[in-house]
Amino acid sequence: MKNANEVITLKSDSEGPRIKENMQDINVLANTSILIEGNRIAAIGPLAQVEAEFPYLIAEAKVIDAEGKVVMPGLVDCHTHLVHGGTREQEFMMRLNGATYMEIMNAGGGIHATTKQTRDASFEELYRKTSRHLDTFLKYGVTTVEAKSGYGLDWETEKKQLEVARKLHETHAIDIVSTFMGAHAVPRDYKGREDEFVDVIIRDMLPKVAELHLAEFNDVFCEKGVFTPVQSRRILEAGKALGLMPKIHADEIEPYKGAELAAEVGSISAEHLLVASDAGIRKMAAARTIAVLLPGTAFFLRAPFARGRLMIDEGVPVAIATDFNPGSSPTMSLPFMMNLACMHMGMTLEEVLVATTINAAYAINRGDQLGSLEVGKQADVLMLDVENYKQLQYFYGMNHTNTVIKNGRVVVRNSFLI
Ligand code: IZC
Ligand code: ZN
Repeated sequence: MKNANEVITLKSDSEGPRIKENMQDINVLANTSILIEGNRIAAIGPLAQVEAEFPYLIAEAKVIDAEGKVVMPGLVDCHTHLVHGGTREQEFMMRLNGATYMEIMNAGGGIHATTKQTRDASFEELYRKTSRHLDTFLKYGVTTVEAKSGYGLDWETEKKQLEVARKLHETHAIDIVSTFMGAHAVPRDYKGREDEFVDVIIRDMLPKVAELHLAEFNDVFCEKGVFTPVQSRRILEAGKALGLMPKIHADEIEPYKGAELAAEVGSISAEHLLVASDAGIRKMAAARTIAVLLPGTAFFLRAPFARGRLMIDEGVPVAIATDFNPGSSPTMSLPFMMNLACMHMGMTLEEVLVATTINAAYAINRGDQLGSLEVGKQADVLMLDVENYKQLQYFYGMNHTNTVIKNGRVVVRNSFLI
């Protein structure tokens, strides 16, 4: 790939997820070419230098001309509820008329409605629906997606969701990284017996997830009226003992000391954090817990945005994701999330790129393989129809993705899937 106006490598001297001023450091290069061999990046540098170093590879290489365009790593969407049955536009209409997310859920809608539709859907139906969603993600430049279960709330359906994700990881160009989220809601028939359902997750579900290698992470919706911090801690500690890394939906709707809990249990990330406390943010900074911020959810629920600026200034590594789900964030556009983060969370043009590439990769424990253009890393590369990276947020609400290379293979060309 040669002639790009700018190559944004996201390479940095600092180790681990980027924090503070390192989140400004996106490493913009001119006169830079990229040589891919198989599914890995073999060289990055001035064309003459790459040609001199790899004459045999260059002789056989297929050339992509990036003239006038920007090149950067594939986007990593590190928080989605990817596999689910149905849609919830009815609920959206109710919210536009004043109903709240929690009212709808407590009346049996919300997550419970999607749970019913997911239980009722066959493996094949879920597979086909999710595959179409992944096609859309890819067209928007997303090359890796984290996918949470949690619309089964019974073992059979949780397993079905995780197996759909696993099969799509194998068959679709996009890589999928799975999270078990049996603790997404308390099933209706466990109302008043919440601790019993926590026992079911800990005793019956988590050991099977670990044994069948169905997920790498274990997530819980720690929220007033869903799972308490005490219940959440039990679930996360139990997963940890089985090798499942903790993640947590924290402080999304009401402050509940979820950020604090994330830091205390050594969670890789805490997600949402719309109403996280100052003390919680400081604790996350000290523990290097990654904040996965989901500005689409604040936008779509008309809720206050997470305090991204403050978190970065306090030293929390920040990532941004779509939260793609049928209730609070039915979007597959990670580029629009970047627009929102700039406009409503006080983040800079550079920080939002770090937050959707290298920091997002670290949030799913893939920082060593994905999220930056570096020799040896997986060849997930985007070519964008803008003259410079600043135009990505300036021309907002648009999809600038022209070409997507996933694992060394061209999968989107001239904005079409191939
Ligand atoms: O289906 O409403 N917040 N989980 C926690 C969600 C939103 C997804 C949903
Ligand atoms: Zn979520």
